[in-house]
Amino acid sequence: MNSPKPHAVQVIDSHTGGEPTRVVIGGAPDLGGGTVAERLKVFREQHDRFRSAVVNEPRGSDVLVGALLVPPSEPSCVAGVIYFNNVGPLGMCGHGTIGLVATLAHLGRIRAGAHRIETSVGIVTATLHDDGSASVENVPSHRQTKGATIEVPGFGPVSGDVAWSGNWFYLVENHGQTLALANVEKLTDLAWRIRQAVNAQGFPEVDHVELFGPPQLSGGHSRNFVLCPGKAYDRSACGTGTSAKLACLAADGKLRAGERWVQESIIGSAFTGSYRWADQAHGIVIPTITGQAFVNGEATLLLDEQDPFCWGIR
Ligand code: PYC
Repeated sequence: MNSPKPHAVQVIDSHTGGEPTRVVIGGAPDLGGGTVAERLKVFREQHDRFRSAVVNEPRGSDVLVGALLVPPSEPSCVAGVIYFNNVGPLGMCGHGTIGLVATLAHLGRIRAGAHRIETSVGIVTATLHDDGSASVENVPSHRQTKGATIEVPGFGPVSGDVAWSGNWFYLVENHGQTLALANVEKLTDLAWRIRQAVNAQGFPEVDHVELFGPPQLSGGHSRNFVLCPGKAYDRSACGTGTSAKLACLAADGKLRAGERWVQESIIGSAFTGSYRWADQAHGIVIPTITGQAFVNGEATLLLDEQDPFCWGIR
């Protein structure tokens, strides 16, 4: 019997502070022309099974973030990218952009210096440094609401800020939990219940929940636990999560423009962040986060329609 040849998809894997990124460099569906935001719509509406095939089990896991490399519509950009995870597309992804930069350098497509990248939520500028680390100047970010109090069933009232930084975050300081890996199941359960309560009580747009605690690294300013939309926690300090934190610190006058902020993750990796004002009167900042990614795999995924789990376990 002659079976059709499986469809081949070329990917490069990396991790940034422990959080994995899988960049799709070949074999992706044709999304047509237009801006990256327009092509994201086509990707979401017509190719969701491709997303699932790339990042979900049995080829991936809930933690994996995909980055589909597409030609930019903006000629000044070196690349366009659509980010996605186990449940759908993501707006921006900070650790993913650092992973993308390491991947483009690994492929010999970029050298050290500044490179503009078109995402579905705007253009970001990523600078590859000589030591292999990268800084990402994110999209304009702001705090939308300060101290939104919500009632979390089985836990009680929680107060947090709502902020945009390429994704929507609810940022909580006073949760009473220990931010340690040993406590991850409890943190996941609490953050998930917080997210459901936040969504139900007036903030349907929030898809990431960020809990903060004291730093453990020397030179660190804060440790975080970030729960992503598909219920996986971010192993890195979350680039957009750190950006959201910077927007809140700026709004509170707790961090000056240009001042460094070292944000640790729950596994002890870190991003260094700072911001500049885009529009001080309206509290809009341009955050920059710096970290390092390591390429740790080159692979060809095979999509065999005969395989009952060809399109991932969803
Ligand atoms: O680094 O921005 C980030 C991110 C978002 C989701 C996972 N990582």
